[in-house]
Amino acid sequence: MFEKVLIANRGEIALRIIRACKELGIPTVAVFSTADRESLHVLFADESVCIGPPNARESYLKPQNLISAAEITGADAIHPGYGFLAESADFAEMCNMNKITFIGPRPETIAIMGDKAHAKEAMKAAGVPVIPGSDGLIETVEEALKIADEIGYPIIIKASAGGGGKGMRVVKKKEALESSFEMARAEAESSFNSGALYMEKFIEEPRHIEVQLLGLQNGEVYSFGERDCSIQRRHQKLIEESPSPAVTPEIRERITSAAVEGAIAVNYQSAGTMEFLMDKHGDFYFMEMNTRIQVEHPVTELVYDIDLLKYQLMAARGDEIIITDAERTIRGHAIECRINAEDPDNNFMPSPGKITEMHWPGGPGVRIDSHAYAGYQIPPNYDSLIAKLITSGKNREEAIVRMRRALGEFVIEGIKTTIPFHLKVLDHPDFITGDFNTGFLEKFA
Ligand code: MV4
Repeated sequence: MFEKVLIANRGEIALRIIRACKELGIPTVAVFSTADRESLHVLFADESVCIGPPNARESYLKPQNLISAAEITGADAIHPGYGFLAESADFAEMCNMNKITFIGPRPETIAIMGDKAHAKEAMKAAGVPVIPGSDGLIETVEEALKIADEIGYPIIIKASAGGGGKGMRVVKKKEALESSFEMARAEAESSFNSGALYMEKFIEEPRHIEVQLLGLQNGEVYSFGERDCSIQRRHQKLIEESPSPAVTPEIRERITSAAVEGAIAVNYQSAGTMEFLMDKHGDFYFMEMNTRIQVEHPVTELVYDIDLLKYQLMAARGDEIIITDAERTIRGHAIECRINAEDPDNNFMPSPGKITEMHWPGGPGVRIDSHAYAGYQIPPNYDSLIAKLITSGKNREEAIVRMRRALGEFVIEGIKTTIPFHLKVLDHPDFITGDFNTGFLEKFA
C-alpha cells in the first residue's frame, strides 16, 4: 500500500506515469534537474523537487537525492520509469530499506536478470528455449575454442554484465576467435568492471520479438502478446509494432507461454518484458529480460485495450486486479514511431534546441505521448526522444496508412527530427510486406 508516488524520471515517461497516477487518484511528486525546470512533468505533478544539476550522474542517477526528495515530500513509493535507476537492484533495495515501495520487481529479480549469463541459466532451467552456447561463463581462450568447435561457427561472445548490444563480438571463423575473445574481455572490463563472458551460436538475420508481462503479488503472471522491435539502428529501436507480422497464433501461444513460465520461475512481480530472437523458421530463443516498463509499451496498450502503467501501479499497491478475457484478446494492430531530436541526414546526430513551432496530428487511431510543446527548449543532456507517435487500426495496413497520414500532419520546427526518416521506412516494400529483420536498417538506403 502507498499514498504518494515520486517519479524518478523526466520526459514523456514521467508524464505517462503522472497521468496513470491521476486516474488512480494518487498524488504525485516530480523531481527535476536544473535543466528541466520548464519541463511539463514538473507542471503536471502535484509537487516538485529540484534534485541537482543537469548532469544526470548528479541528479536523476543519484539514489540518495531521490530518497531524500521522497522523505521531504512524504512520498512512500517511487516509480523509476525506464533508463536511469530503473534496473538498479541496489536502488530498489535502498528504497525498500527506507520503507519506500519501489514500483518494479523485487531487487533479487532485477539482479538475476541484470546478469545475462545467470538470467539465461535461470530461464533454461525453467524450460524457456535458450540459444545453444556455453553453460555459464567462459574463463580461457582454450575453453572458448573448444566450445566454439562444439557449437560451430559463427558464434557470438557476450558480456554477462552487458546487454542491449554492448560488449558483443561476432566470430565467423576459428582464426579470429582468440583476438575477439581478448577484445571482448578488455571491453567488458572497462565498460562494466566485469570481464565475465559467455558464448552463443550466432543467429543470422533474427527478428527481435518481445513479450509483455505483468506479474501480480499473488504470483499470477499475465502476458499481453508480443511486440516486433526489429527496426533498430545501433541497438536503438526506432519503430515497434504489435502484433508482429511474423508471429502466427501458434507461435504466439508458444512464445507467451514460455515467457510466462520463465517469469513465474523467478517469482516475477510488476511489468516486465522478455526479449527473444526469432529465426526465419519461427524458432525463438530467450535473449534477455527487461525488468521495467518500456518505451514501446503503448503499442501493446492499444491492441489489448489496457493501461499497463495503471496495472503496474495497482500491482505494486497489492490491489486485486481482474483481467478479463477481452483484455487478453488482440484487436487490430498498432505501430509506434519514435520521434527523436536527431538529424537522420547526418548520422542521427542529436539536434537539441528550441522547438519554435509545433502542431500535433490527430484524428482516428492516433496517440501521442510527449512532453514537448512549442517554445520548449530540448536540453542537450539527456536522450533525444521528444515524442512517441502511435497509430492503430483494424489491421496492419490501416495502422500504416494512419501513421503516414499522421507523420505528414506533424509539424515540429526549430530542430531536426526523425519524421522524414520514418516516412521513408513506411514506403519501403519490405516494411510494407512485413518482411524484415534486425538487419533492415543496415541495408536501408
Ligand atoms: C544475438 C544476435 C545473434 N545471435 N545473439 C543485440 C542486443 C543484445 N541484447 C543481443 N543482440 C544480439 N544477440 C545471438 N546468439 C544478434 C543480436 C543483435 C540484435 C538483436 C536484437 C535487435 C537488434 C540486433 C542487432 C544486432 C545484433
